[in-house]
Amino acid sequence: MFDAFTKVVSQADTRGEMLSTGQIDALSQMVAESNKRLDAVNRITGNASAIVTNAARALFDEQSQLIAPGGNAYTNRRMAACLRDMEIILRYVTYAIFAGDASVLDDRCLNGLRETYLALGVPGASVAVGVGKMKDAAMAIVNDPAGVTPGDCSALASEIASYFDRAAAAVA
Ligand code: PEB
Repeated sequence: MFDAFTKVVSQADTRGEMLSTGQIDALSQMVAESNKRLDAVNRITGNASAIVTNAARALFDEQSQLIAPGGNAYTNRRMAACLRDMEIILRYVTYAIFAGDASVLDDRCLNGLRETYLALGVPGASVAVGVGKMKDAAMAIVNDPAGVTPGDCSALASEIASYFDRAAAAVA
């Protein structure tokens, strides 16, 4: 599991090289803008249960076969597993945002998830739709200008979006 710093160190070490000026500049830029990152993580974390529940509701509205008898989220046990899965994925996305690196998301959540879903008969494409809905809600919350110092968060926003996209692509 890497963060943005240990990833750069590890790559430099593999090549037996000193850190480049470009790498140091990029990381110091990340530090300089770290309040934005922490605000984003804080906002998503604080709204996690609403993000999960609303996304699940919207998914089941669109794909009602999932909750009909025979559907993969039918019965309370499977519904609970589904909500739990969405919460797990959102949690690992917040870790990746915090670390500024996708490796924690990859190593501890996404690796093998597609195969797990195949084996269980969980429709991965539907999970991906649910993740997309969590992304939309999270991006709206992150980009809400109310109550934070105004600034350009476009780079951070696209980084955040990329972690959701990565999770969706891993199971679709
Ligand atoms: C992944 N999900 C399920 C299981 C596992 C995961 C390992 C099997 C064990 C269990 O039921 O608990 N666990 C989960 C995860 C990590 C992990 C992400 C990462 C660290 O450890 N069904 C639907 C929806 C979707 C869904 C599309 C969006 O119709 C999910 C929610 N996952 C779902 C369901 C089950 C499941 C298990 C319904 C139960 C399947 C079953 O037992 O038949």
